[in-house]
Amino acid sequence: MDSQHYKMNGDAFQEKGINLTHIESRPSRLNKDEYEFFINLEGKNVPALDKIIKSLRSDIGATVHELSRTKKKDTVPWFPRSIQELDRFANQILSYGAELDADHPGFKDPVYRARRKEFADIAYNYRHGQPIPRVTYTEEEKKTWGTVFRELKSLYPTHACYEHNHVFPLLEKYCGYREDNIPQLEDVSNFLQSCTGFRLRPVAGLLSSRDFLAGLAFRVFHSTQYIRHSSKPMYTPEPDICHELLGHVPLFADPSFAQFSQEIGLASLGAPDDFIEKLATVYWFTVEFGLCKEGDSLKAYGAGLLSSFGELQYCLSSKPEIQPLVLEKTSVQKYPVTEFQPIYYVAESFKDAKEKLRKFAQTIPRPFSVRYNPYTQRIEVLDNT
Ligand code: HBI
Ligand code: NLE
Ligand code: FE
Repeated sequence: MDSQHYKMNGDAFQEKGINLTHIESRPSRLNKDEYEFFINLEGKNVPALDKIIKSLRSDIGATVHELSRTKKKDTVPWFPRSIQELDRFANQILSYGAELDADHPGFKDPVYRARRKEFADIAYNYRHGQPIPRVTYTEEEKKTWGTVFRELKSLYPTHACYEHNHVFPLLEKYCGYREDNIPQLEDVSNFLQSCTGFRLRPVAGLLSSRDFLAGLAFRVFHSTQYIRHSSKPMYTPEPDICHELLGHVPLFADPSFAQFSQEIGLASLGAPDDFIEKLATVYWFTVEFGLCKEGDSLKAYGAGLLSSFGELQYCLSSKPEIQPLVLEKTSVQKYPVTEFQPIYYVAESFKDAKEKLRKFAQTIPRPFSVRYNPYTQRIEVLDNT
């Protein structure tokens, strides 16, 4: 749509009881003389909304795609059907990568803030199929990585699960995992593709649970590329490159774990909001903070544990509460996001977790089922009616 010929006016919506809650624009990829607008609206006046959309189409010849109408009852929320459609999530960051909250350790550090904006721009401009831009990390960033890498590496043999320890030497051999080097997402993504078909795509910050989980259905993991602030190397509530590369990546190279992760993603597609919340909670207590049994002992496989020197020791101490993974219970457990977890759930094995998840997914009220076709990289929707 051409911005010069159409003045987007929030009042026009407001009068009809429709709130314009978010608007942003970017140059169109298809026609460089045009712009694309993302507009979020809230309101109950469906006929008025239909009229506005109709007039956008007829009066100014705009192409209008409706992404979803979640508020309308019995409508299935929009979800990506092809891997290219994950490009639509790029601009939908919850807590902005560049605009840090006031209590963030990097808030008063202008150099860190400027740097975060550079990383956010890489992610905003990224499109499926492109190589992930390589980054030259600063000396300070490399020092932070070095500290995290060294401390964690000394704990892995005793604290990390078998799969993590099995893959780690390969990442050192093929992907530049070293104390004095921050590996490049592109190299790691290629390595993962050769192991399990999982790939990385850069993301500016936190996505909604719905968007983030949908990526997993395509074996796509949204990965941050910036590093935590140098003042707090041992624990950060936000994902950062240490968390993605040291916590998540080794596990995504394991076929059984990869399948479990994709299964969460598939279960999330088109699911109602309350179910998304449950799946996000299951993700939290497995992929992020899961413990597993190995013989008589407990080990960590959750990425949030494997990337935090502080919490990795704490989670296997006698302090936290430990419970077996039972999805009906685990999926409704409340949890803090900015401190160590008071409770962890133990999986018998990834295979067992996957079977539990499949059973759980069958309780989702969805009028269709989905499967992923890896040849076309599309979701096939099978009508259940
Ligand atoms: N977004 N970029 C990003 N990284 C995550 O790890 C992440 C996310 N959004 C939601 C989320 N994790 C989880 O808390 C679950 O809601 C899935
Ligand atoms: N607390 C983790 C760490 O310090 O690496 C990050 C968790 C992200 C969910
Ligand atoms: Fe994570």
